[in-house]
Amino acid sequence: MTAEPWWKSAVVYQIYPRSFADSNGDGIGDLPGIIGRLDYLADLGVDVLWLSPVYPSPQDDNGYDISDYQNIDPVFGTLDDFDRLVAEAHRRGLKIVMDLVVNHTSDEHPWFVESRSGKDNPKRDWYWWRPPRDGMKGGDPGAEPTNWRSFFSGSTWEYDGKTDEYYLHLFSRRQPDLNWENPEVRQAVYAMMRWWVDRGVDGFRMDVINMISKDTSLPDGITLAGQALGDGFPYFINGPRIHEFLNEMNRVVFDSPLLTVGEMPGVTLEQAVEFTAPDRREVDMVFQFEHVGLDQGASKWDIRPFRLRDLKASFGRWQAGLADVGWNSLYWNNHDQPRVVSRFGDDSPEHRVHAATMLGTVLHLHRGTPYVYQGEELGMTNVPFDGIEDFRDIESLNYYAEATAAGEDPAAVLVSLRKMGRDNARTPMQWDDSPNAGFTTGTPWLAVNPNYREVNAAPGNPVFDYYKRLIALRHTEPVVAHGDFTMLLPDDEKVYAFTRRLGDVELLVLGNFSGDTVPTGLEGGDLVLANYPADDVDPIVLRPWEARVYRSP
Ligand code: TEU
Ligand code: CA
Repeated sequence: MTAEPWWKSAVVYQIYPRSFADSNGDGIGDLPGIIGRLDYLADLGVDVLWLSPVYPSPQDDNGYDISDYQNIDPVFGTLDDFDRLVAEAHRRGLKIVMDLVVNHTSDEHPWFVESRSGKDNPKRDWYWWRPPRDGMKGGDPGAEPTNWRSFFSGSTWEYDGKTDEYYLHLFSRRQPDLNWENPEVRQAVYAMMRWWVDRGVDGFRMDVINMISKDTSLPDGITLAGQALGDGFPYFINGPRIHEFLNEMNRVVFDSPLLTVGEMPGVTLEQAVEFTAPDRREVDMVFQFEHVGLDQGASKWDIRPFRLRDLKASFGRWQAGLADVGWNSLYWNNHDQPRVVSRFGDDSPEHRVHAATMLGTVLHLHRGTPYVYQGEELGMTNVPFDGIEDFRDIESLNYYAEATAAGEDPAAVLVSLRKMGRDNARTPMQWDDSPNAGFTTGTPWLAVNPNYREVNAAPGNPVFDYYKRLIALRHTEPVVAHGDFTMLLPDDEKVYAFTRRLGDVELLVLGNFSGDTVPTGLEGGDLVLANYPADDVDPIVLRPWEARVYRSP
């Protein structure tokens, strides 16, 4: 048997730097702030820190719009600070994974500034420039080269009067898409990646990487009744050359044992098998989106009730599909998703701690590499945003403007934003019960969640203490990383149950996704982890939001 890759037994912790720890009182988290909290992260026991983007950026999309790939934004610090962070992290056995955002750049990146300067510029073809639709005047409604809808509302095309052409932007108009068809673009990206690897980073989280290959004929997408804009997904998700590009990147850039995870909205299980099969040399694992779409309808703002059976069916299928070839990533939360304890659990004072720890248990005990998003280990919750003025995220602000202009009831739009908006995850880390939760001595860029006096990282947080034990279990019991997976009770509406097996060792994992007391009929072995006191366990009944892990023999 060949040695298993290190990242199979690792737990990754995602840091959203602007909301993690502010060292200089300007209200924005920074690299020295992270360095100051490394002992906290080492104590939690995670193995890898993934940093959301810290590169120079106009911050139109909080750093996912990069204007210089080989530097650090002054708001976050300097390259010296970064080198210090890598050294201090490595000294504690923590690895550093960078966010790689190469589907698009900022409109202020010198490549794009050159590209837009004229049709003859050598970098013109580094982006997607197209003339207005045949016979139409540039800038007129409907003259866009395709009818695609942007992730951040409106068209994916921005008209540039200077050259009478449009450029493509799947996200904000300040995030023009790079043209990966051009080999110079690809080589420039690979060289930049090498530069970070040589600086000591241990891997990459690749932003919307399954969108870098487009159908170059750029067809219109299907429109729903009454809508002007169409769905371009079939033409830019998993495009014709995606596997070729990722394999090329892998061969050119990766020669040490890194962790690579591709963020892939809309990826299917069948595609994920191809992306993560080791012998194809593309990426180690992908972030898929099936489970975070289960409470959404036609759009993410169309919120539907969540049913546990759907979650089990989805996770169960991914576990089976990647059992022999490839690998799963496991996540509830990141900077784009609402807080899981509010979403699939119960954030009331009565149940929050049990719900948060049960959710962590169920997730981490699946086969795959788990990701913890900052504050998840504290049981941080969604935010009671008052009005639209409390939001900062471009996605939420654009959607609110578009929906209310189209006549939707602002109060109804706010209901969706409060439930699904990305700012729920982006409020500052709650370190203690001092003003602004100990995040900053100044005014935070986004207000802290008012519950910071109860929910924070001061010693004694039961969710934190539980996460430590949960993470430690992966490091002491090989079955957690390497065992196989069998789903039990697929139709039960309240109980999540499964086993893991490696050789003679079996784990039985039970989670109650409800505030009721429920019989399961399942028990077996020694209780190795539980979120209720272990001394008064009724073997076959789960209490509200209870989690148990049994080991046998
Ligand atoms: O997100 C990609 C993505 O498609 C969604 O998760 C997105 O957050 C949005 O909610 C769709 O409705 C990645 C980053 O994680 C996100 O923060 C960036 O805004 C986006 O790419 C563009 O770089
Ligand atoms: Ca700061």
